[in-house]
Amino acid sequence: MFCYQCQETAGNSGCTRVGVCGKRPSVSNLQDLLVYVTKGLSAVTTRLRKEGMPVSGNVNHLVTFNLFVTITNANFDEDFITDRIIKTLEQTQLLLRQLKDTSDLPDASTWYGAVDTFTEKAAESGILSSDDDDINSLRALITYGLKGLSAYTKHANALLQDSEKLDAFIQRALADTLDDELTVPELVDLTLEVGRRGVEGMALLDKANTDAYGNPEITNIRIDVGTRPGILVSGHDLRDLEMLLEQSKDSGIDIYTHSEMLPANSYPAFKKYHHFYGNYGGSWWKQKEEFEAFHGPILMTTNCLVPPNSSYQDRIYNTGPVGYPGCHYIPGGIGEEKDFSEIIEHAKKCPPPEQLESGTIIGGFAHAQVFALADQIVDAVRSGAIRKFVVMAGCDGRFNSREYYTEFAKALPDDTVILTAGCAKYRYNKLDLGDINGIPRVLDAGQCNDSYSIAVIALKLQEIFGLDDINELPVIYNIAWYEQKAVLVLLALLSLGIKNIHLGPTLPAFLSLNVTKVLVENFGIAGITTVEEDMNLFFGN
Ligand code: FS2
Ligand code: SF4
Repeated sequence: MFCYQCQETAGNSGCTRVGVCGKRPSVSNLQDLLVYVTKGLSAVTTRLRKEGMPVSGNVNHLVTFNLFVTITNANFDEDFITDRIIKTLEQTQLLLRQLKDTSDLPDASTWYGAVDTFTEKAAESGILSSDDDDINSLRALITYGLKGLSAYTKHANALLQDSEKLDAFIQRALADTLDDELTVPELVDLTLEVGRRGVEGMALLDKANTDAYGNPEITNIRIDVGTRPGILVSGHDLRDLEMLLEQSKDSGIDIYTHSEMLPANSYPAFKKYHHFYGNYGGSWWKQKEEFEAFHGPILMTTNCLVPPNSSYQDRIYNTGPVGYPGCHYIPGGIGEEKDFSEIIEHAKKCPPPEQLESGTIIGGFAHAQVFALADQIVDAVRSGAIRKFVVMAGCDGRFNSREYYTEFAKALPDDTVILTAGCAKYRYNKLDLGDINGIPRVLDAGQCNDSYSIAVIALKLQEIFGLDDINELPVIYNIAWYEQKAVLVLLALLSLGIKNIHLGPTLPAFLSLNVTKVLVENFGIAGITTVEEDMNLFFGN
């Protein structure tokens, strides 16, 4: 196996024996093959489009779902991934027959093999496909960005919003990563295009979420527990949550969010469910202790799943792209009503959750809510009460190096406001950082995809203050990354012209020296150092 797609990759270089995430070599190799044959299918669909033939929504969804399955901490199940490879090969064979011109297609499109050949084929399908480090680096950057984009479009698709334009782009870009003719400058351009399409993908998802569930609004979210048994819902899929809330509303149980599902508490449409209790616990990597203490079943709608302890494995119910051998799986495709009766019945037999915390945390500061407060915020900036905004969006992770973000948040001057999104927030969202003239010092826009909201807010502030360049705003970007959705968010921010983003806790292992140089010279990308040095850099203290 060789995998270097996430921030926790072994030695900040690559996992080769087993994933730090718990991914076994056999699973990693099958994921490589799944990505490879998905690229092959994409080369065929791209040519079909060129020949004027339509590509069905089902094929588009197959591509994005496959990529989502291979995102860090989504799927550890060999059988699940094998099944996806078979489906993809069959689909490719079907579409090949529709092509007029089948000459010069890549091996990934024409290869077809039985299950017992998958292991051998996987060994030659890894991400390091070229002898050139920079080509490999850019192909990886593009592929990982596309994984993030696929995750976001898949969520929009679940709410019946599709974009053929985005799907066509994803497939064309996947096919381009197989093209040995593409040069480094061409791949750099494609990388930037992934970022531009990333903005469109996040906008599509934002529209899907807000059309379906309303605009998030300021909400005090309970973090204590009730007296009834509960189901804990994790991941990012709001449609799954909605179906579960509806099916469980008269069952005598409560529904709690975990990790990235926390922002669901701020959507108006979910507030009508009186058994939607609040949030339980912190970010994804704390799940072993928190799932143990929750006592009830857990629904994983997307990553991040940590390989579960046997003591609670039977309480894990996966759905969508998530898989782990020995856990329950709830099926259901786009537009289908999933049947959550088994997990609801399971919950009824469980004791209520053990209380970990008490009180509330505040959420709901997506773009519409922040725009509603625009006058107050602009006044605070004009009067000097707010000196700077600090964007601390992104991911959390299990390593101690991420204590930096807690200490950084604590050390920020009192006249700064943190704009956050994604699970990175758990490093500081329970600190008592106070407010500035009634504006909380941590404004949580939502899930990682709601980094879109932060970009929209920045663009609005640029307009209000009449600035020519978005980089003239009093905004610092100190972003934490972990998995591939954060890669997409980063590329999206770069495509909006945002410069001098600090990325940590380490820069991606898949960036070659020359690709890093391009990012530094053109966008001012930098890493992080110590809290003291970075405070000095940002504030000259
Ligand atoms: Fe956090 Fe994990 Fe949100 Fe990532 S819960 S690192 O999936 O996409 O973020
Ligand atoms: Fe390693 Fe991350 Fe890949 Fe898991 S996803 S195998 S931790 S690089």
